[in-house]
Amino acid sequence: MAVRAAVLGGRSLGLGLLLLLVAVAALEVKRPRGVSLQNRHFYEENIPFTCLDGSKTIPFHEVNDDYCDCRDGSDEPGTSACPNGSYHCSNAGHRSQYIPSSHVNDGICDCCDTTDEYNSGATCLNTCKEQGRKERETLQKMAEMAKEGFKLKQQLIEDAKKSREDKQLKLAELQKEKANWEVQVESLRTLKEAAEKPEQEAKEVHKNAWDEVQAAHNLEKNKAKAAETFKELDDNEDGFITMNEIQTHAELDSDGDGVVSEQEAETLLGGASHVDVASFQEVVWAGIQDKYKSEAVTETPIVPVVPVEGGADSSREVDHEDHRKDEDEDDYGEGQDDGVGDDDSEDDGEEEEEEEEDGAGEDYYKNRQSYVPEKEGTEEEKMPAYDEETQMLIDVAEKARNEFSEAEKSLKEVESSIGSIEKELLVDFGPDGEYAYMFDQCYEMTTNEYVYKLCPFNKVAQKPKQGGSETNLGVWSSWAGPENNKFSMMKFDHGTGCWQGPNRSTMVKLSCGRETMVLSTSEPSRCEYLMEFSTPAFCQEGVHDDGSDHDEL
Ligand code: MAN
Repeated sequence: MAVRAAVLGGRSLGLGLLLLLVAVAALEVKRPRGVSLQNRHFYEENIPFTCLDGSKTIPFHEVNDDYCDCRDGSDEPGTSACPNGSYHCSNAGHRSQYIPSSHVNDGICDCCDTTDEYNSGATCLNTCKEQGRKERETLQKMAEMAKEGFKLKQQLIEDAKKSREDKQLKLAELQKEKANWEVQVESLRTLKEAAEKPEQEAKEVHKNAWDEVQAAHNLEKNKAKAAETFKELDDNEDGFITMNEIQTHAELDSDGDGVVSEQEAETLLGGASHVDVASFQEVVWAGIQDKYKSEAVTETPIVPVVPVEGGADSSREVDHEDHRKDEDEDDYGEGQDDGVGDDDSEDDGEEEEEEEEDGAGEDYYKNRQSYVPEKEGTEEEKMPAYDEETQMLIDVAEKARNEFSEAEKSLKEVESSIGSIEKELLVDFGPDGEYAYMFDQCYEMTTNEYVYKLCPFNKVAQKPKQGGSETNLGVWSSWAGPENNKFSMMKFDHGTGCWQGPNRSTMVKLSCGRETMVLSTSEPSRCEYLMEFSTPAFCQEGVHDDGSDHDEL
């Protein structure tokens, strides 16, 4: 029931009583049930009432007559007659509030002053004083916390200022260091290049000499091979290779018919009918060396053999044996030569290999064809060590290279330190730098499933408690509070992609607190996270203002 206090005047009343009543009237202002103090002037007793939306005017006695006249429900502030109306409870001792008209007399106590249930029979207890006391206590605590937090914030601001100055000094120092290193790097580059030039030249001389040795060696070997081949081809051992003798080697066929014709043989012999060993080496060998197959390995020839007059087959068989013998003798001779005071290291290597070959015994003959190239491809290709002078130039150049790359490394390190300080100095740490202390820090919170990690100005991550890899919930984007309170929200985005969804992102809502900590985490919609985060940096000076209407009775 609305509180009504008649303002009574009367000569019979004493002045004291009059004053008391005036005082009460100031507190308990007469107005229809469910009307707020603010709106009471719309409801003047005995004056026709105009709906608050201006749509209709009705006699005053129709206000709160349990019949809805106004479209906006304003004629029934204290009944449940209008579906869209609202009821105001004063809640003396606590915070006044509006409830929907439908809650009036519905049997449920909504207002702490019980006034919404004036005609339902529901037994409501007035809890306003108790609630008000509790709320005041809470507000008191919050105010104390805000005060303490604000004090801490002043320290944070001081520290941030100091640290910013230190960083600027450090930056200036690093810039100087960088300039020094740049000079160093350039002079060491010059030294390096100066040392590398003679090194390169000496190495080239050495390499060229080695190439020459190798070329000469290869030439020798090729000549020996040509001589050996001459012997093989010279079936009748008359010191000439004839067309017939060439024709016994079907692999030398040039037109692909599998047979070396007389014409082809003549061409191979350089137009002559026969050649001696000198012409063979000069004219013939170059033309056949790629195709020629040594008889020494074709124990059971598969290729068709052109019959040679006078039972060439049997004589070739003998020759073959002879050749093996010759080759063996050659190898022996070579070994002998090497053994006699030849101080060429490369030859020494060869000698070692020869010994190995000797050790191979019977297999050496059987596998001769595959064995030879293997021998050619190994030891002989190794370049001998550099001479002392060249090695010295290499060592000097190597030292210069190391010094140069060390200096270059130091320059890169200094540049990277400069980069990170510059990056930090560019971050917006709040109006007075109060959020700077969080840079490089991470704050964790564990829920049933995950460990959440908030690293302000860097990233947010989520890691399953039972193990597994970390999921990026967003990297630092910007401050994202409303225009008048920009530093109340942090935004992190471009996190790990969500399956069939957006990239993960996180909003962090800041609140004032003594400690810097994550208060809660949630995922309001899939892969979009919300964190509540307390920090003294968010505390404001002055009393906590919650906008409530405490003075109304
Ligand atoms: C993971 C977590 C969850 C997220 C799902 C989406 O399980 O990152 O937070 O909702 O992936 O698939």
